[in-house]
Amino acid sequence: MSIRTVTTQPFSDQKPGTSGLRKKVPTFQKQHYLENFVQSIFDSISPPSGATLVVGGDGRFFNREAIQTILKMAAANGFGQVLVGRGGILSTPAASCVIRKYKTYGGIILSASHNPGGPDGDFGIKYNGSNGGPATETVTEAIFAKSKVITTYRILEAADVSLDQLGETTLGNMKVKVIDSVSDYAELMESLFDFAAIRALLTGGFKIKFDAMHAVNGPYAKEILEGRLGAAAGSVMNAVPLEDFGGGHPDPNLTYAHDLVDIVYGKDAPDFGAASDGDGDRNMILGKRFFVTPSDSLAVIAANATLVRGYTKGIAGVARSMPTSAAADRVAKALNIPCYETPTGWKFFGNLMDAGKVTLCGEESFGTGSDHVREKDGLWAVLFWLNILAVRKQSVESIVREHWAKYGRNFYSRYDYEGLPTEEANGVMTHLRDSFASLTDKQFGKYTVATCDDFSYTDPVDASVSKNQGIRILFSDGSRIIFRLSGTGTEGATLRVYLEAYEADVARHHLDAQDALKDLIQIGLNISELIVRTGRQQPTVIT
Ligand code: VG1
Ligand code: CO
Repeated sequence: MSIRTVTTQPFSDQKPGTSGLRKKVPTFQKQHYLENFVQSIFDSISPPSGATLVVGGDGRFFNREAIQTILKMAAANGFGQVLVGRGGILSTPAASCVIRKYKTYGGIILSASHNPGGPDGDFGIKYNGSNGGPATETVTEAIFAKSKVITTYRILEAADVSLDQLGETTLGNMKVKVIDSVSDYAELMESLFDFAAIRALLTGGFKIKFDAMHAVNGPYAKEILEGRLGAAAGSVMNAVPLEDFGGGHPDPNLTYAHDLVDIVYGKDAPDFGAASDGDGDRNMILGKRFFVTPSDSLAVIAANATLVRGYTKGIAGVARSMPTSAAADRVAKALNIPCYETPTGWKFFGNLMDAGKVTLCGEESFGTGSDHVREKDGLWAVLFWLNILAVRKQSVESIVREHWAKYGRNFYSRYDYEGLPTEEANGVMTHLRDSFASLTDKQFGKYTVATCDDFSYTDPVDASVSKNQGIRILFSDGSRIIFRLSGTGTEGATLRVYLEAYEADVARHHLDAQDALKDLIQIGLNISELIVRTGRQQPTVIT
């Protein structure tokens, strides 16, 4: 077996987005494309000789092929050992768990998360550091810089390694250890939650349905919910991971998790419903005919954390991404703990968690997590809710309604306009920036604009600054409209409009969010000139 140094040419488009590099599968299949990016990672992180790397992915099309390439390149770049999930499978939170538990140098996660998969679908790759979290912007920028000047990469000439049996093999001088994809993660969950109490709930007539959406969490949910916690057989649906997610869009929201939504809003609905995404880091929480917004979920989890075993000592602080509603801020205030507002993307939470400043983090995009790992964690959120339900013995709906009665309700919605021509999307953003001065102090019905800005974040730990993280139109009563361009799409541009209005009056808490936000939505469309500029009458998805 010999190490080959291959001459290559740089690609100009390997800039990592919100969560790693995401492109269409055919792009990743281009000669040298994956190899260039992997070598750029290795060159940027300079692993000491003999270092251990974790590799795993969500099992989508091209996962296995990519892993074989990465293993051979790791061997040629001086790694001593790679831990890889059986069949190449590791959910994103499980990969984070394994990196931390075995104190490895870092890990490579293969996923395009909630984006569709298959030969014409999406693929993605990202690097996570030794804390188990996504590389910081400093590292992703170094990787991008490297990718623009790369001239060679190193790869071991060797046969493929079998990934389907647990155990050790060697690749050149490197050990390849195939590990169980689920067990380390399941063990961590058992240490955080009261499995006996949840088991009593689930075997005592409380019915649940978990939609794994034919994505990576199927085996995790089966083992934990049905296996260890005694949920009735069949409680986990769409449990077999498929390379193309069964042709679906593995995004756990009311639109794409329609199989589950039909059940939870149908006759004989279960008491609790949940879903997770392609790589298992997102979650949607439902009660019987009741949807919990991700922003509310974070707030409820924070308010009830001390009921849950792993968090009885209380939480150090909370962090939420800027577009996420301020529901969690109200809980933090009541608990007298700090609440941080970060740019979109989990990579911004890592420093806060490492420094012990926050315990819980969340994003409006169906992401919730804690410092047990350094990624958002779909199944963790489900177990957190089940643990709260086991202790409080109330329905999901009554817990949320009581929460609103105590803290007020932050009505919230997000409108996504997908696949826009980039110039049109940029045009909307530029127009908004140009309107800041004329919008300030302007009145729209009951709403008055207090300030407008482009969100900028200074990391409280390392003082790094991230600019242009979304346009904020902030109203005097705390309502907000945010405009932001997605950093995970692979086709054209996706423009997201986030809407939030606070309502203290309990008599109005029953309102549908779309009704409560009606005026704000209109204001947002008017000031952005979105319809005229893009020709889109309706958003692609509303969450
Ligand atoms: C989206 C979400 C963001 C999330 C990111 C990764 O990013 O809005 O909150 O962190 O996806 O989630 P963007 O740039 O498209 O808005 V996942 O589940 O892809 O790892
Ligand atoms: Co995801």
